[in-house]
Amino acid sequence: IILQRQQQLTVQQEQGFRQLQTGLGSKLLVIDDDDLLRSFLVRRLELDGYTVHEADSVERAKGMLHDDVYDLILLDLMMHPQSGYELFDHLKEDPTLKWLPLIVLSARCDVHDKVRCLLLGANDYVTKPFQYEELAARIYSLLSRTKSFEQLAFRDPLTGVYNRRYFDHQVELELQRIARYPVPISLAFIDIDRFKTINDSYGHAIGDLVLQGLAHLLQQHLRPTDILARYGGEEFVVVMPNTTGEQAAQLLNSVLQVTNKQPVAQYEGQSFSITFSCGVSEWTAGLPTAHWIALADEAMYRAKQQGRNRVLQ
Ligand code: GH3
Ligand code: MG
Ligand code: MG
Ligand code: MG
Repeated sequence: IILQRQQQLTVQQEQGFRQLQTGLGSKLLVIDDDDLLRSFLVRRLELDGYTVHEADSVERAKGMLHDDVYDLILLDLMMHPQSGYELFDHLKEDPTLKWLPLIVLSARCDVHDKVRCLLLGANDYVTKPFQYEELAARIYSLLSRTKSFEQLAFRDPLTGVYNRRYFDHQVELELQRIARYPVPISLAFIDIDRFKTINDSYGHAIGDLVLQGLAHLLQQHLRPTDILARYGGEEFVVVMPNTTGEQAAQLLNSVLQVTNKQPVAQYEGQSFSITFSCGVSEWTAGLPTAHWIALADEAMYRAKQQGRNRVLQ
């Protein structure tokens, strides 16, 4: 029995190790002014399957957090000219960054620093010098918690893209963010053309494959900061920060061209093609969210009336 237990443990440890090595497909930001430690961490984490970006100052990190989406931050406290503490204020003020998982890496082992960081929003505090394996396990633990929670609460199970609940919540946050950093932001409303005939001709299961195929195609054309969500049955919606209405329409048009040239799904040697109709709307100052969505929806409806298979603004 003891031997069996030991064998089981080994299998579990091996599985854990393999999972650790996949990096969960996550993107990490390492912020530390110590060049040597930073490059060691980046290389080591990359070997474990993470995508890792690095910043040597709080100022640089702020810019990167604005331009890209990260799953977790590793933050050094003692840096110049701004200390790691200054990043906490920045994160707290930005609604889209407020809940980003963060682990402090610090040579300060004073209990006051630990308490202060945890109260400011850090999820964990690791003192230097540390064993890489321990840090890796803490990163993995924090990410898998966040990910499984996110999967349950915010993702559409069929397509894996965000659900409407997440979308509604996130749109508000993006608009709050724009009040602080004014940039154009656009919304696209996408509805598959004559989707009912796909279901009627080939069955619901093929319809589901088509939905997955379109979600995948859309995702491939979007930036990490864009938010793609399944809004209803065969309706998708995309929020594109830093994008004008013209640019958004152009992007969706190029996705539409792809659907006109190649099938979105294949099953047992058979190919399934679709087109969609899309409405785009650029946000203007003071426009309430519901009205903004309605404008994109109306443009989509006009696209349907004008013959489908088009993008209108
Ligand atoms: P239109 O070009 O006017 O949009 O025509 P349509 O047939 O796409 O529009 P309609 O709204 O009449 O039909 C949408 C269909 O989408 C009806 C419903 O059966 C199907 N649908 C909704 N959700 C799902 C799903 O999760 N899986 C599948 N396979 N079909 C779905
Ligand atoms: Mg330092
Ligand atoms: Mg519809
Ligand atoms: Mg439709």
